[in-house]
Amino acid sequence: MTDPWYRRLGEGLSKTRGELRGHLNVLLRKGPDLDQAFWEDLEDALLQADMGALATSEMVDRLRDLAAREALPDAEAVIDRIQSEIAAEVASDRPDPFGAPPVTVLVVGVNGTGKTTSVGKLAKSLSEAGNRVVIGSGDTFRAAAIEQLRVWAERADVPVVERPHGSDPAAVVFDTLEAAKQRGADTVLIDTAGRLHTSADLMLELAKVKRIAERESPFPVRVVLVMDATTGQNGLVQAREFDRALGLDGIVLTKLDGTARGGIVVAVARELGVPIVRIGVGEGADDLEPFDPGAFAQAIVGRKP
Ligand SMILES: Nc1nc2c(ncn2[C@@H]2O[C@H](COP(=O)(O)OP(=O)(O)O)[C@@H](O)[C@H]2O)c(=O)[nH]1
Ligand SMILES: [Mg+2]
Repeated sequence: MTDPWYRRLGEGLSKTRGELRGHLNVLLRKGPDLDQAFWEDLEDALLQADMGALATSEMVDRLRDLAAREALPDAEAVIDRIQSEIAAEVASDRPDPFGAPPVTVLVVGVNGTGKTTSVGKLAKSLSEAGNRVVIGSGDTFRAAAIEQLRVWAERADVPVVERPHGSDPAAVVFDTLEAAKQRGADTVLIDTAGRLHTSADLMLELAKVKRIAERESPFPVRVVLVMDATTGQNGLVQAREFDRALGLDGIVLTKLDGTARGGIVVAVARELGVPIVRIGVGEGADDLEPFDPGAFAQAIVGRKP
């Protein structure tokens, strides 16, 4: 029996909620006054959760504005409001690349962020939802990656297309799309390498992989970045580089269970403008959750909806 997703979400984000609630409770205990110290402490609490300088200062400015107009009379009201502010900040009106098959999705990101694991989890959940999934083992750079993806494919009960270690990843993409056409698949997920000799080599190779996918895929091609939430602002810098080189359509943010700095979701949404489409809250096959802005905000702030 698996837990409902909101319980897993709540548990996965408990470190962030613990920290943030702790800070906000301290603020509340200091009293209802909205003085300079209150706003500074609030800013610190949001920054420590890794919401980023831009999103934090904008949010605090908005709250101060509301308070000045007497829409938020005291500390309690301000803190209550943070949850809906966060929900609004992390929402995106761009579509979920997994939301409308048929689609071919290239899954990219730096080594160790959780690409292969996320491809496995996505293959399982999408195939359980009724998609006809084929996955491609495009990380031919690391020998272990092929074996690792094979294990996930078995677990998800979906076909995987691979070539030997060292093969051209563009050839894997070609083969995977051939297999998808033959099998009448509607969802193609392609794992890719996260490290080459240099980052410039990696971007060149991924751009080539994308070109081949666009040439061969009968479906729209989307690029989804897997980003490790524990790498914080550093991860944001990498994300910008991938976005510039490839154009990102979505972000899977992994390892939110391992960090108290889950506010990085807010920084990513604000600073990249790329929709967060899934979040990873554990290593298990079911620990990849749909991203629901309201549920996320509630899970980290811990107030009632
Ligand atoms: N705690 C936790 N670990 C994760 C999550 N996603 C991936 N991992 C772990 O991160 C490590 C690297 O994952 P992997 O998929 O091999 O990364 P890749 O190099 O990007 O393909 C593995 O030990 C995974 O189990 C997550 O959401 N939470
Ligand atoms: Mg991998």
